Amino acid sequence: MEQPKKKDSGEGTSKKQEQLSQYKKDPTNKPLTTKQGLKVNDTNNSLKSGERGATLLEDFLLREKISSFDHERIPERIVHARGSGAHGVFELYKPIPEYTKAGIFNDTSRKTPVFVRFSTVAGSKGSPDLARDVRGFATKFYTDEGTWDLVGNNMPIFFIQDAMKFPDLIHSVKPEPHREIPQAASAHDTFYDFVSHTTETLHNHIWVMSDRAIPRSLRMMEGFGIHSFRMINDKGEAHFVKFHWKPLLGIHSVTWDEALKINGADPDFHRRDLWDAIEAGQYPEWELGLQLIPEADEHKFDFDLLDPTKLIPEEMVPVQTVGKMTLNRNPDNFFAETEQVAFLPGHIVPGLDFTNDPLLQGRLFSYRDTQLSRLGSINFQQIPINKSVAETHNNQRDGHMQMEIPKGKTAYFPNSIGGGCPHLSKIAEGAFDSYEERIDAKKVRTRSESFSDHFSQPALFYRSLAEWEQAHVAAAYTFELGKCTYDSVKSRMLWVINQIDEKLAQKVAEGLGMEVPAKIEQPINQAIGADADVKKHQPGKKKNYLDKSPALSQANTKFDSIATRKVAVLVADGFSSKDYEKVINSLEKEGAMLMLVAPHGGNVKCDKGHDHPVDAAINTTESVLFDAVYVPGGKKSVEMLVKTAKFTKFLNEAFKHCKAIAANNEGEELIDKTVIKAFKDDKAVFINDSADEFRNAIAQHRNWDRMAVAEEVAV
Ligand code: HDE
Repeated sequence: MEQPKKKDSGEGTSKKQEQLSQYKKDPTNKPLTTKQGLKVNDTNNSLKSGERGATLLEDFLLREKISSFDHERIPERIVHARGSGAHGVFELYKPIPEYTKAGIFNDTSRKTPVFVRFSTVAGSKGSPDLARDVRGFATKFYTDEGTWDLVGNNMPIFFIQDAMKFPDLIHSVKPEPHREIPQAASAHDTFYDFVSHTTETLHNHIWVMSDRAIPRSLRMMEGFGIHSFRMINDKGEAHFVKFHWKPLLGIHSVTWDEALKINGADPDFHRRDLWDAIEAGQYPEWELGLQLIPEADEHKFDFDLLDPTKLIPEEMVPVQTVGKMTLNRNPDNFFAETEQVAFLPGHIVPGLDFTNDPLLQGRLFSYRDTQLSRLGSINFQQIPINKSVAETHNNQRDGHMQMEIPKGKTAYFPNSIGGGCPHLSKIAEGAFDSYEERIDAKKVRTRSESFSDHFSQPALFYRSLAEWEQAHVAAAYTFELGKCTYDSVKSRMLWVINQIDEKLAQKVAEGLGMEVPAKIEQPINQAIGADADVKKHQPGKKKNYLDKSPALSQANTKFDSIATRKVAVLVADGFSSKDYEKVINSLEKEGAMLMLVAPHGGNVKCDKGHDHPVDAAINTTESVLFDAVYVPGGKKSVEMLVKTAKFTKFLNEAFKHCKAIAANNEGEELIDKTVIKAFKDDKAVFINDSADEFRNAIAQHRNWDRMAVAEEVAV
């Protein structure tokens, strides 16, 4: 397949890339050495007393090699262990000095280097990419004023309201402790035991039941900072701000049946997809959007801005687009960069500040703490990927793996021996100052009553979805609860879902073969202290302050591009080069990736006798790895395809997953061997139609109108 021309990767063009290049090592034409620089003559045999003799303790070459190997692993992240990263750049469209004095939001000539790490939450480092889960979306901005980390997710809300509940949440979703099952899956008793008792989780939970939890690509999902943060201008005035990343390719997902199959066919599906797109020069892009609320409007909403289980509907506060992020460079080394990168919500820059969101407050402690056990030293910010591009000088000293050599006699402040250096800076010179928020309160261990509306926003989300999206949510609840074994847990969940939407609860109950209970025995929300007034903290009746928020539905995303869409072209020797070229010309010029899938590897010959390299032999691939399928004509080719059952399965499965399918001339004979034969008038099936129509259907991502018949296809 011809690759689109590679754009400039930006290597060496940013301060961060220049800084990183000092640490890079290239072994080309270099001798193998020990860690102390000794040239090595034999790395295959240990030192022995005699040819068949015992190995000698003296063998420092063996000891160094094995010992280094023994310590290769560091503890995986307790959450977000599985991740993929990329370098890129952030560019500002328009300065916003009225909101913030942050340099990154005031200078449109800056190209701020970034490193982004995407992740799943619950699974281990080697777990499959298509788990039903929240995706982490963490961005490190290497700004001139210091590093800013926006450590967000692909969903705009979180499960819990107070950091104190985080270990409970994570322990409930992680594999059950007695037998370490299930891996990277929320569909088990302990998670639903927790969720059904902790109704603040419902909003994030219903997002996880939606297609947002099974993205088609990391490049096709939104990102959110979740918490309300603050932006501060140079007059010291503050606005609340919510951060949004909007993917230029739109928000698209796979179906659950596909997700399950992708996890077997290519567990690295998302990681590979991100890598391949960047290598092909098709750089993923997101626009940064802001929802800004003047400090004075803090209490104007039907929910609390400090409650991280609530979003601000875009229809109530529009998202202003202020800049664009482009990921244009793959890491050189997974461990050195993607594994060792350390994000801290506490990494902010002047012009930005925190709020009292009790979840955010706890995060400000957790991330530094976790790096100490994960990376092993207070010097983790000196690791190249974490190193600030702004110069750093302070009196913090020593510790494991100190990489710098701080000069001078003094390591304290104030000092006169060191000339008072490193010296303090004035705020006008760019020093950080915290927003002066007035706090005058009693010290209490409790939850604000303004956080107790747990049902309104899950209901708003569900109401805002298209019918096909709602059907996916119902199927997801049914699947997840179907995997639970405690009837008490399932029944409590049905009661809880019933508070969101009665028809939804009914549908799930039917799937489980259970009844929706009219009431439950215990109070549901136990996420408060034993002495608290339990009644006071029960979730309130759901409100309806907005009937629908169209921005929440993937049916209203972008459908204009086919860039990076993978199209399988099913061929054998003798396929029609005329058919093939017509389609390839029309799709590849828009950045789609056509891949030849043939009965065998190597080459296939077209009807003109030319060799074409096969991208995948049919026994090594599956239709779930593609977005669309095309069968060109060619008598000999199609005769061969018809004989191989896997090609029929391939097409049936693509049809089941509502994908665009096209065939020309004899290609129709293969279609006639599949279920598609009965659905040739389907709006995403094209027999001898124009390549443009096929293109438009691929841009539509899926034909969800096909869903009802597609579900009946047994593959
Ligand atoms: Fe995290 N989270 N988190 N989290 N989180 C971590 O930090 C934590 C929360 C998020 O690619 C850990 O370096 C607490 C919300 C991402 O390296 C840990 C609480 C959001 C990543 C941690 C939260 C996130 C993490 C594990 C509740 C979205 C991956 C490794 C108070 C706004 C970053 C690490 C990467 C990682 C703690 C809640 C996003 C243990 C205590 C809310 C994207 O420190």
